[in-house]
Amino acid sequence: MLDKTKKDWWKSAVAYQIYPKSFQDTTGSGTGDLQGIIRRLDYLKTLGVDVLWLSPVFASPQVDNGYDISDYRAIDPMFGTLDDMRELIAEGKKRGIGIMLDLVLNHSSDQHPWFLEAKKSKESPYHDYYVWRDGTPDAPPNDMQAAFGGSAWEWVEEIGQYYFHQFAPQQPDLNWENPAVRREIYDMILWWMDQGVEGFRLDVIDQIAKEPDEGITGNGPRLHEFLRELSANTFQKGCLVTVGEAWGADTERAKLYSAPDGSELSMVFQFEQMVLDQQKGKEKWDLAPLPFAEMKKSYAKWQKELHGTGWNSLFLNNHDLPRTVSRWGDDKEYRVMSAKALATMLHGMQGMPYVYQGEELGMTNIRLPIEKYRDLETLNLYRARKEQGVPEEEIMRSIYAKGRDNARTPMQWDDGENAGFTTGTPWLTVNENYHTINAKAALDDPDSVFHYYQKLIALRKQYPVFVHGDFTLLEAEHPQLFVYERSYEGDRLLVVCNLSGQQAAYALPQGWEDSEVLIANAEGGLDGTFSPWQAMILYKAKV
Ligand code: TEU
Repeated sequence: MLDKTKKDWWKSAVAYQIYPKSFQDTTGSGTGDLQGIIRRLDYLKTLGVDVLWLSPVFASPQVDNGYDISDYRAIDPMFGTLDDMRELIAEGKKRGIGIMLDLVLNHSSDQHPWFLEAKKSKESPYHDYYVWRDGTPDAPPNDMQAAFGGSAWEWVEEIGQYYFHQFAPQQPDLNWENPAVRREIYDMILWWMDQGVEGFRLDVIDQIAKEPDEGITGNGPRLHEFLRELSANTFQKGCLVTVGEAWGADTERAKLYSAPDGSELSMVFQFEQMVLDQQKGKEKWDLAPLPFAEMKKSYAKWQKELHGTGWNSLFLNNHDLPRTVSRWGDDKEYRVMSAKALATMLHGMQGMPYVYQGEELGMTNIRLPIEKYRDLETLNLYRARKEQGVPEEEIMRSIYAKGRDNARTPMQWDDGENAGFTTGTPWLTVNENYHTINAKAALDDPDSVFHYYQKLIALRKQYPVFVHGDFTLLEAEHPQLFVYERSYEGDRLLVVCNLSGQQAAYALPQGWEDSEVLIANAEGGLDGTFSPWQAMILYKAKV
């Protein structure tokens, strides 16, 4: 177990993201719950993870599956009670697993008591908790668009003003310029720290310092000032791991966020690689092939730039992204091989790896008729593109490739009814491939994706070079192979991944032929031929 009294214990940790709604139901309601997570803690312990990031479980009308919080100190009854949360924290601690809560601090639900008061009158002390502008019903302050479509301004007739919402109208943005808002947030975080949580993920944190009159939402001028104040008043009072979601982060900004002095956060999620397979300047739905060399160079840049100056987060999946094995791997013939190859590519790097539920099983995307989708982003997109006259097939192709429900289908535990997720009716369709892709089968199979992840996670704990080593990209232009070296105090790793469905010829660099194979997803390779999706990590100890 990691020594969590050390400030930077998380540098050798591995996190696992749970989407609670889809993880494990214990009541037959069709949605997952906290008791379900407790039931599966031993499974997670077997995998070897140290931190559990839970997507929001706070009280919420669930317009955006909990990313619209109506009470930051209460658990939504759908998931259980505060006592269940306390039990989860305690049971996690027994197993060396800390709980990381997902705080949505950029906006609240429109059902939050603050907002209900705020919209009653301009004189309410809560009015200034949100972002308001004057206007007339037919003329919003400007033409800023919400991330989920439509204007970012919503008219409130009663007080004759517009409020600003970056996401759905039911997610009004909080006004961080108001010190009273900031104080409320600090008190709430301190309260959760008292409950024993070990970390926080901060939703869209790069959006909090907005200047909507200037059209600025991300990376506003006061962003890092706010973060330093937040951190000094809360996180720095304990030994926490914190990660901010920052779509707008480049490496320079990431160095501020994740400065080694701990003045802001431990790290951020950046998305530079995740937007490569879309047409430049367009939306994620506007598909384009992954530019492989560009992807490698982008990872290499982040690895190099943040080495010694910040910290990376490493992820290929989350609740907003499609399943990587379907996206960048091969979810058919080479599903197991490609899932392992992509994992090797990522887990060999420096930073904190995040495994998203089901990734360790090689779970795949899903294709559903439109009426079966539940995600508001997907449904809004469908409606909007229909109105624009985009052909049905093209819209569905985008949704199959990038829709958020790909990641949100229920966790596949076994080959029983509803994959062992629920005895009721699942809130979102279970992927029919659960008969073969499920945790029980994976645990029984020594060659499963699960056991491969288990080994990758264990290697990080065993060899300091995984945690501390520097990074050198090799074969930058090779169209199939992702190859890099890590090195730390004379210890070296060579990571070679064939990320293609074709054989690749590759002679190992001199001196590596007789090295130790720490992990590999197939035999061979050392003779210069890599089979489709073959990957391995080689090790050489200091001489
Ligand atoms: O996502 C941030 C965000 O910018 C999303 O709009 C993201 O771009 C989109 O999901 C990609 O398809 C966070 C949460 O992760 C997401 O689940 C929430 O819906 C969103 O914030 C609003 O809170």
